[in-house]
Amino acid sequence: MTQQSDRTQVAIIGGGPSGLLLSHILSENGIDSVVLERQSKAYVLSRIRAGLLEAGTVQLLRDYGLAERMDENGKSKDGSWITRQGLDSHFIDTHKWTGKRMMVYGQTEITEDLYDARERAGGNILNEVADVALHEVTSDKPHVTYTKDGQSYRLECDYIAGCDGFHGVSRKTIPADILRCYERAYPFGWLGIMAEVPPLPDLVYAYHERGFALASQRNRLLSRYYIQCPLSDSVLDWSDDRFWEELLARFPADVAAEIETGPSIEKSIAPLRSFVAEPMQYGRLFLAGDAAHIVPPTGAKGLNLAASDVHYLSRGLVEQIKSDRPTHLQRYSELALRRVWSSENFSWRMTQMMHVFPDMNGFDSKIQHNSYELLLQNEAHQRALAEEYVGLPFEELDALTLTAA
Ligand code: FAS
Ligand code: PHB
Repeated sequence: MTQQSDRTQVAIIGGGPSGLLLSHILSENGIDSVVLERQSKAYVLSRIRAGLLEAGTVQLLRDYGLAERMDENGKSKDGSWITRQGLDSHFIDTHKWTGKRMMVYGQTEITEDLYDARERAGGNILNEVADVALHEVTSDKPHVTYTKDGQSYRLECDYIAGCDGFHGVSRKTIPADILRCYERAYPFGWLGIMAEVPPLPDLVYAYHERGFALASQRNRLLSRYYIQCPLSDSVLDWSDDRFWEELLARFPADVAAEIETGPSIEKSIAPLRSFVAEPMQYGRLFLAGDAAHIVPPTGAKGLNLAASDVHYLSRGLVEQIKSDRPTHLQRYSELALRRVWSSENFSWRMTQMMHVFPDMNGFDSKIQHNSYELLLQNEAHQRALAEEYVGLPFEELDALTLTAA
């Protein structure tokens, strides 16, 4: 079978938020890319995942002309509520402490906006490709092979972006003696439902001795709710009635009284994991998003970290390709990992504070209780939580190191 050959400047593996956003930003800077996605467009657009955007992500989407539907249909938020059984609730007031706001706008909508933007720009997104393999990534002539509709292809490129998520092939291309992985798996999952009922005014994160719960939203007629559940559970164990009964039991009575219940239109269980792969670059391969890291959704960081990775990677690629300035690309992994670890740290702390851990002893429980009480009593803790929740700034390499490199 003959192999058809093609060429692009940047081969992007994976057409989720990371891959599509990178392709769009490169295109806006006159750089050609090809996105290789193994699923159909319909399948990618059917995924229900993140819902809360950090201020930095909102600004990035606005900067690149991707925010029209978000600004029309999204909901800007001054903060979110956090509660603990038997104690007062606390409003994480990001606007008061940081002057910034977050945005409720589903990842599904963002992916749709990205597909629309790429198709309007004549972007090259190849869906339903298979057998993607990366070759000669440490040479100055890397290439990618793949099959589509039974035909084999070879894609010559200058750089490869691994945006293919946790289960993709890109991270596995980095040799085991170079790749360092750091992981923590949690002994529970999140059972999430979507229901066409009006949501609460704001997000509410709740700790209860029965387990964690979260009230979130997609728009004024679409609610997203989660409860912590055993990893051994399946959605078949959870009728709508059982879900709502358990959810309402975990919120303070005054919050539960405001929750409108109704039939679920989607129900799924996601395991929770903290994971980081270092380095995020190897030769001319650069990892971005879930391909490089995973966070438990307690801190609403997964999608937002994908956005900051793409911000750093696209800046490095544009400077290298358009101006032959290598510094930001050479130091992409160093810069991206600083923000990754800050988000991992925050997501881990929030998960520790808000979930029932089966193996927790009396001391652990007292520390968990105190962590929440400190929030109620101490403005420094309130400010710190707000700063991390709204999203730390996208960092710059200091001028000294920039000129030194
Ligand atoms: P993605 O996994 O979204 O996209 C990777 C793409 O690569 C996919 O389309 C996949 O089909 C494709 N791919 C994989 N292997 C390939 C191959 N070999 N060849 C070609 N293509 C390949 N984050 C939050 O902030 N809040 C949440 O509530 C939240 N909930 C989540 C629930 C679930 C079940 C999951 C899995 C994640 C959740 N996340 C959440 C995190 C999620 O939003 C990710 O951070 C976000 O999707 C990251 O985007 P990508 O890096 O593009 O990875
Ligand atoms: C969501 O709406 O899916 C969501 C919001 C905030 C989180 C996690 C998930 O921390």
